This record gives sequence, structure tokens and C-alpha cells, in this order.
Amino acid sequence: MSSVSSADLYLGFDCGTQSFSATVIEADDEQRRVVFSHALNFDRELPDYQTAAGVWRDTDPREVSSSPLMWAEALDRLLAIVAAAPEVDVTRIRAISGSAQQHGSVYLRSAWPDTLARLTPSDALAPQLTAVFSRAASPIWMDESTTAQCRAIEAALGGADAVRRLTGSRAYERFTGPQIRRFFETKPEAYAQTSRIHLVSSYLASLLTGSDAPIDTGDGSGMTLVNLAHGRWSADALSATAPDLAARLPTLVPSSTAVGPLSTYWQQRYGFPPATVIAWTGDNPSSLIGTGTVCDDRLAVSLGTSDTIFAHTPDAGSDATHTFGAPMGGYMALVCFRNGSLARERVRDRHGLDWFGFAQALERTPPGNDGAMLLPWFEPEITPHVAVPRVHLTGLDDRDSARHVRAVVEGQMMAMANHSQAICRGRRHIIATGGGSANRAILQVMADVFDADVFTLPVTNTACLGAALRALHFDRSTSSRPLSWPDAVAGFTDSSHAASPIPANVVVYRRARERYAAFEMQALSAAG
Ligand code: XUL
Repeated sequence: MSSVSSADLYLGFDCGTQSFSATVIEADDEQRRVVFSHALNFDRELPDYQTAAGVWRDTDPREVSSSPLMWAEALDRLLAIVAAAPEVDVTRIRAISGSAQQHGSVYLRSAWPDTLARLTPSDALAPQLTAVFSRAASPIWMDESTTAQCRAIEAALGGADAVRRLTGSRAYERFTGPQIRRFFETKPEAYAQTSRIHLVSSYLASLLTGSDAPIDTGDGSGMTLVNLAHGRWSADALSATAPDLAARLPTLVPSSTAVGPLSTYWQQRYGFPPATVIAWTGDNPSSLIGTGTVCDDRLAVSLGTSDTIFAHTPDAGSDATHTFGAPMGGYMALVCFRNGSLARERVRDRHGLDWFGFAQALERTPPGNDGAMLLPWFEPEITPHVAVPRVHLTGLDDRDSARHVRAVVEGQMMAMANHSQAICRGRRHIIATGGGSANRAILQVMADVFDADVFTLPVTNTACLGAALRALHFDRSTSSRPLSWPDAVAGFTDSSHAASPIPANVVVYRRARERYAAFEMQALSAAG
């Protein structure tokens, strides 16, 4: 079906852990709609890179990485798909932005800027980039190998609390600064050959503009390198991390910054116009926009590869685990759980179910699971920190599939609610997003555990939608018809009520949450 409209189009990307997506939206004064969306799954559609769930795992289970070359190839393929889509008249695309999994880093040699500037449009992107990496594998957010570097950085900066006040989070294993420090310590020659270190987001923005793109303050605040209150690289944090780091980092800019026009490589390769590329950001900051969480009274829960809970907050001093810059200004408070969809899938697969059977199992079992519980640490966990994975069970018989299903979902929701009290305070309106939010039975557990109303959106990849909305907002801000953020997201993020808390269940979970916290404490202290 080809479109007859002449409204402006905006293109958003999201490079997630397991897939790379594109969304095109149409917006003018009359209409607002998603015109096109497509996702490329890394394992299935780029099998040459041999990823499993989008990642490479080392023999050391703490090390998790992925391929920057694969991300480039996926970007090239997606642009080809968008250009060929009958629904999209690419000449109407005015602005483009994107988001990517947070914290992952890309290490580039001095040939990087020249290579970018001289790409041959008739040739595919990835083969032209093979020589630019000083590190073929990019460490990603699932990497847990930098505990020693976290402690060293915290010691150099006056302790964990001082790091939190300065950067918005204490040093975490997955954060980019500790990752850079470990690279410098373990591979000093490769570090010496690195002249630029990008985040996944700024690396991909660079590939679009054919020039070295900046890092935005939203994604930058996941690096342990940014003075959050000032929105600048912190000289102290940089020197606590690795030598001559300032020269290796791109500039740091507010999220709503134009990076440049789409390069001639893409214009000639697929017929795109010189649309403005807006700085890319992290998937969570982008989801803040794509869920319409632009007012302070709501919170969002994203059920994706990682489960995250986040909200907009006007000041940097939130007492949540992480405070990042928010793309619309101000800040966002966030807590991240590594055992998200992969843990739900493990239970589903171990008990031979599909998602329908999983939902039925939840519906067949009582809230509170008659006291049966599970700590869902199938993989090392970020919140609370669990270095060696182990699933702890109480009151569960291995053959009882339905109770296992309920236990994993209740465990995830109770952990989330217990560890995000600073974010939940005063907020009883949850926007649920991510693949897991399609499951109504999970949303009922969420409503009951949080004692909050849960809403869903027509689009589940809210990071990708957020990127397209950021492109729209920027474009209009430079015109005579600027849009406020609530007006920019309106029509795309209108939510539907999905679940209300059931008072009797709320009482059950109030008690269960206390038991869960005690169970968690006991498991953590037994692990030492
Ligand atoms: C957030 C985090 C994850 C990744 C996943 O701090 O580590 O949510 O952004 O893509």
C-alpha cells in the first residue's frame, strides 16, 4: 500500500541486545501514525557472526561482548529495507535519530575518521570497516568482569558515594569507564592503538553521518565518566579510569543536538535525502520519550532482555540506583535487572511451554503462589549484585510447571518493586513496555505487586519509537512551529488501561514482598 500523504517522515532506530529495529513515523498537524517498522534479529538474520541471543560469551562467564561489525551490517541492511518499503517515501524523511543498548563500547583506530569519510556507496558498509577496530569484540551491558576496576575507580574518587554524587551511579561492572580501565590494564598495546572510544549509540550515529558523532548526556551518564550536574566529562573520573582518555572520547552534547546530515554514502547508496541526524542516545533514555513518560507522575517498566524501571525526575539528586540525563532535559531515575526476558524464556522452555501456555500457567495459580518463591538469578544479576548465578527455590517442586512460571514472574516483580522504592514513591501509574508487556497475566501481577494501575501502548519497542519522536521534536524545534514534549509524543503514546490492582492480592503481595526480601538477604549472605 503506497502512501498518498505528503506529511513529514521521521526515522528512528534501536540497536538492542538481540535485534536492530527501525520505525518510521509520519507527523503533521492532521495526522500522526507509525508508517513502518521492522526488526532484524541478530542470531537468525546475521548468522555469520555466531551470536547467541545477540551476544558472544567468553570461557570466563563474566565476559560478554558483541560485534561492532555486525551492528554496522545490520544498520546497512535496515536502511536498504526502509528504502525499499512501499509505505515509505524516503525523500520525505526530514530527520533521523536512534538509540542503542547502553554502556557497550566500540574501540577504533586512527583510520576511523578517514574510513568514514571515504566510504564507497556501491559497496556494503561492513567490509569497508574491517580494519578500523582496535578491539573486534565490544564489551556490552551484560559484562560482569570489572569488579576490581570498579573498586579502584571508586577508591581514586573518594568512595562509592562520591562517585554516585558525581556521576549519578556508583561504579558498576557494565559501565563504560570500568570497562575502559580493564581494557587498558589487560591490553595496553591495543589501548595504545585506540584513538577513539564510542558508545554503541554514538558509533552508529557516526556511521550515519560519515563523521565522528558526539555522545549525548543521556547515554554518557552510563559511563562513570560524566559530571552529571554539569553535563561535562569529569576530568577526575577520566584520570581515575585510564591515561589520555580525554583525547580518545568524542564530545559530550545535550541529547537534542544535530550531528550533521545523513552522509552522501547513504544518499547515493539508497536514495535517502540529506536528512538531519540527531544525536543517538541509550535505549532507556529513548524509551522515556517513547513511553510518553514525559511528566513526573508516571513510571515506566520495560520488560525486555533486561527489565528496567524508570521515571523522569527534575533533579540530579534522586536516590535511585542510577540517575541518567533525560533526553528532554532534567534526569531519569532507573534500576536495571539483568534477569529479564531470558529468565522468563528459560522457565518457559524448561517446562516445555509457549507464551500462551506460560500465560495460562499464571492464570491457573494463586497470587502469592501458596508461599512458593524463586530468586530468578539464572544469569549473574545487576540488582541486587549477584556475581555467581544460582536460582534459589523455596516450596517449589520441579515438576510443577505452573508454579515455576508464577514464581519467576512474581520474583521479578517483587525484586523490582523492593529495589525501586525511591522511584515508585508517589507514583501509581505504570506504563508497561517491552516484549513481555504483551502478556496480560504478567501485567496483573505487576499491578498487584506495585499496587498501581498498569497501562500499555500500541507500540512495544518504545526505544525505537522514542528515537523517531526525538527526531520529530528536534525538527520542529528548529521551525516556526516548535512542539513541547507532551505535544511531540501525543498521538503516538496514548496508553490503554491494562490492569488495576486487586485489593486482596495487594495484601498478599505486601506480605510476600517482605518474605522475598528476607529470602534474598539470606541467599546473598550465604553467597558471602
Ligand atoms: C541499563 C542497562 C540495560 C541496557 C539494555 O543500565 O544496562 O537496560 O541498556 O539494553
